[in-house]
Amino acid sequence: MENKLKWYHKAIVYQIYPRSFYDSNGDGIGDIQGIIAKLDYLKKLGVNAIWLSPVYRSPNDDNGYDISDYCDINPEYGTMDDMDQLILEAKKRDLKIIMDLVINHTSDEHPWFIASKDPKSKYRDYYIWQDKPNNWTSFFAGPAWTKVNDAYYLHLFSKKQPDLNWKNPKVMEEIKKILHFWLKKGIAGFRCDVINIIYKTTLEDGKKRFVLTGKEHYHSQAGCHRILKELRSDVLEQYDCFTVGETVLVNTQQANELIHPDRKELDMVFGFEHMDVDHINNKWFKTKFKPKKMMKVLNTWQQEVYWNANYFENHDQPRSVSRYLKNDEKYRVVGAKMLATLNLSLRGTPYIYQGQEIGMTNANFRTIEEYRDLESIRIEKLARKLWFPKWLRMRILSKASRDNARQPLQWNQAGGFTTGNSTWIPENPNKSYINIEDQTKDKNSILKYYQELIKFRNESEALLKGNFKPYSATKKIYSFIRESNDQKLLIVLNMSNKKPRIPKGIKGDIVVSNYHRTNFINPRLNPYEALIIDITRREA
Ligand code: TEU
Ligand code: CA
Repeated sequence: MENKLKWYHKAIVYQIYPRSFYDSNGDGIGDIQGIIAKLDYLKKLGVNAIWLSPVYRSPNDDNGYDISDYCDINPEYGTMDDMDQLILEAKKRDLKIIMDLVINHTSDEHPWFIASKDPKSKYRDYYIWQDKPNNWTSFFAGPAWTKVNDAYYLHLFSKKQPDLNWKNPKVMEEIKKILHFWLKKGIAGFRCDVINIIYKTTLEDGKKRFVLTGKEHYHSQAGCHRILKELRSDVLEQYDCFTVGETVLVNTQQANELIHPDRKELDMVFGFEHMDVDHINNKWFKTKFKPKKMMKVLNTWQQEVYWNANYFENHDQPRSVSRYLKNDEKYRVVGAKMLATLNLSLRGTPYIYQGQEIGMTNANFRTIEEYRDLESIRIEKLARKLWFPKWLRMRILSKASRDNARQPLQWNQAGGFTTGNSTWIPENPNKSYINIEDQTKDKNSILKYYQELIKFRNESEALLKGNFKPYSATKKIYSFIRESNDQKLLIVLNMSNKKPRIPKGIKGDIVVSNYHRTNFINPRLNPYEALIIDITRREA
């Protein structure tokens, strides 16, 4: 493995949610010129690649995850010229660009779908039409079928996101053209949206479930593996690029079946099991976060999966400081640094989501009107129908809504996201004390810690390519070893707000600390303390 590492194994990827990153023209919506304006900021942070959430033409039912033209840019974000300029400017700075590839579904406003409403159209079979719906349910709750004229079409997400029919070879040909189009422009890869559910083996009724009835008919099917192999051998292999799959509901075995190099499908996948430890049944019913459950999942994935894509935040997940810290006011700074240490010292390619590097928090909206995400709005309606009281509906959303991660990036005390006087989604008032400008000046800030940690990682053999060995996983402390030929590191993380004893027998040189610790005279870890200890020459 060590010798087979490619650039994307050593890279750190920064995810940009374009709508909320930086607005260059004052209309309150982030855009491509805004990204260009901030490339130097990203370069200074030390990341190597940028994953852009969708910037394609889209009616924005699901903020771009509903595409109406794969080879055009959403006018709100700019033009294709802007995009070409972004690719060029990124290249000048040695930053790679990864595009979001959404091929499970298109927008219902895509010309293919508009044409396919006519049963006689040659586009009819680009989508999945039936005379009668089956009992499948959508990821956004409710039935997965909608009626047009006398027939029903399948949509695993919103009704404005009809699923493509991957049994139709013409769909495959169309998507190959789109891949070539972007790869020829110099794109370095794709993050493949819900890629393990694109192939529907049968359309029979599913076993009745509380959520996602029908999934056994489309989840990680043989047909999906065939498609991924073909896209790779016929297109992707011709370019220096990589793919990371967003793979819902996979276990470690299914992950390996998608990414093992011998199979020639994807290069890595985003698992969800570590995101599932703080809820029952579905993400809306949050339970108390128990660090040990997370440690167990991470140990399993680290040991069993060929190569991991490590993340704790993205545009679909609540902010990690609000989610995993007992008191995100008091411990936000040390806690964010501890989570950074975890994210960047696990084995695999780390992903950082915009704002994570300054410890941005959940939204704290007070009214339902402030929410923008279609999923949140749907769930709130559903909960109202079920007579959930208002306080409970607001509480559920405040903990689990995707809008928690979608507020504008906080550039300075005034916000600094836009020069206009409104933003597409309300800003977080805590921008006054959580922002990039302040943290650039403060040498103890979360941002500075990220910069230093990234530098450390980039120079560390053990972190870049060493193996992973669990050391201990208790209720409070997570520790593991990363070891390469010439370097051995012990990572010790207090994932609690308590002061547990440092595990016995730990010696070595402290090379990273979020408390400026230099020795072990204090035998107890501080709340959310994180340490990287060089034990190359000592036995731990
Ligand atoms: O998400 C897929 C997915 O299953 C979930 O993570 C989703 O965000 C939702 O919370 C289910 O409850 C991907 C994208 O990341 C997401 O933004 C899109 O809305 C979705 O696919 C459809 O394209
Ligand atoms: Ca704008």
